[in-house]
Amino acid sequence: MKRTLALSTDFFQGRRNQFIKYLKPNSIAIFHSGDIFHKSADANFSFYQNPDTFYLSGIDQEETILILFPDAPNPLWREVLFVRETSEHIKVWEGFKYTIEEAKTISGIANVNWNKSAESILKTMMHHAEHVYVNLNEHDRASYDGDYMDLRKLRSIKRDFPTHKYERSAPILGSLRMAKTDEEIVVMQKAANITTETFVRLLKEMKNFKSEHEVEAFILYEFHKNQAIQAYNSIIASGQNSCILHYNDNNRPLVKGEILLMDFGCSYSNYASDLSRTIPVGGKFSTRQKQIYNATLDVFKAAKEIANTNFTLTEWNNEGKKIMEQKLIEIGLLNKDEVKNQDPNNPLYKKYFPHGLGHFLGLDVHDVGNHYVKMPVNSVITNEPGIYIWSENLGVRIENDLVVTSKGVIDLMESCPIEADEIEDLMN
Ligand SMILES: [Mn+2]
Repeated sequence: MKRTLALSTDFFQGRRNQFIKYLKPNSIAIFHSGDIFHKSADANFSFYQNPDTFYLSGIDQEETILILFPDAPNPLWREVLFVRETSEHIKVWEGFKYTIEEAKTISGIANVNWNKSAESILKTMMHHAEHVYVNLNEHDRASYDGDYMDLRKLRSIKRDFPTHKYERSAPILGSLRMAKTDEEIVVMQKAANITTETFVRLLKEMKNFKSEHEVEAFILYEFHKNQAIQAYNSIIASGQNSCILHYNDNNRPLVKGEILLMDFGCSYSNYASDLSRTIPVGGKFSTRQKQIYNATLDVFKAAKEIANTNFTLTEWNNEGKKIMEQKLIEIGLLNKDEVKNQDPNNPLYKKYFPHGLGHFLGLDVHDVGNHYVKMPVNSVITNEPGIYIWSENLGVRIENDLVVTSKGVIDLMESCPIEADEIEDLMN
């Protein structure tokens, strides 16, 4: 499905103007589309635009190249965009591709060319630059060690121009993307609304669903109906599966009396939302389920209450872990004395709460950003405490998306039912 674009040309121009402020004098910065990865036979995985390239150009299409050279001696080189040249053949087999004029309108870049001319133009530009900013994936949690577009392009340009000074764009983009503009917040609110409304409709339909896959199908239908796509693979986890953090099979029959943990979120205009809710399959929590549900909700509320720009993401996560530790003692899952004497490198709460409290959210679901600097105003984070009890087939996670301000947070999912009673009422 072609993605909706809900951001203005001014936004992309504004982001480029911010980005170039961080460059050393006489620098070129180069951005590429992500790869189209091969699946098997003649099939490929579907294309996913490099979020930084999108952030600076608005172009969501394969084989896009953006070059910024603010100090260029030739004014035409200050911003240059290259898009894939379309043809009658491509039109028949693949359909829509941007024309030069459309790419100009979306990006606000006057100098747009077909990408077949990129190499020769870049070579000439390079002769006049001293620093070259390349954009590698520097996400702290990234474990992919395969090859990708920006890495290959770096190797080839370094071979041709070994004496230029190479610099990193990732720290600049990470810092810019951490603080959302008001326009991004509007788009993220829209994404959160689509996800929230999907959950409310789902609660009313739940009695008709017999398996996890029917729940997933309903979510996909609602997302696509709203011109959104899944920001990540939905986790629709009932019974024992609710304790598997990244469960994705979504194929187990629903059993009345069991718990159903759902973690899903749409991506709208390339911006992600991320929601988790846990509901009783039959429409009524058992006493034990409700106890664990409310304990998780208490941690959610306490962590939300304290979030603000005085914390780094890591500090806020650590506060959340302390709140969770106390809650687990309070409900009897942990022993106070054992916690006092625990190995600080392997705290006992990890048995029931093995993941972090939250992460940055934006163009990526686990968005880029520095965990060790104070969260800037308009950071968007998730708040997602969970308690997982394997011996009881009982996992609960509750998650909303929060905008961080100096005074506290704005909850993008404020209208999403969260109290146990509210959820039961909507299901019955
Ligand atoms: Mn999340």
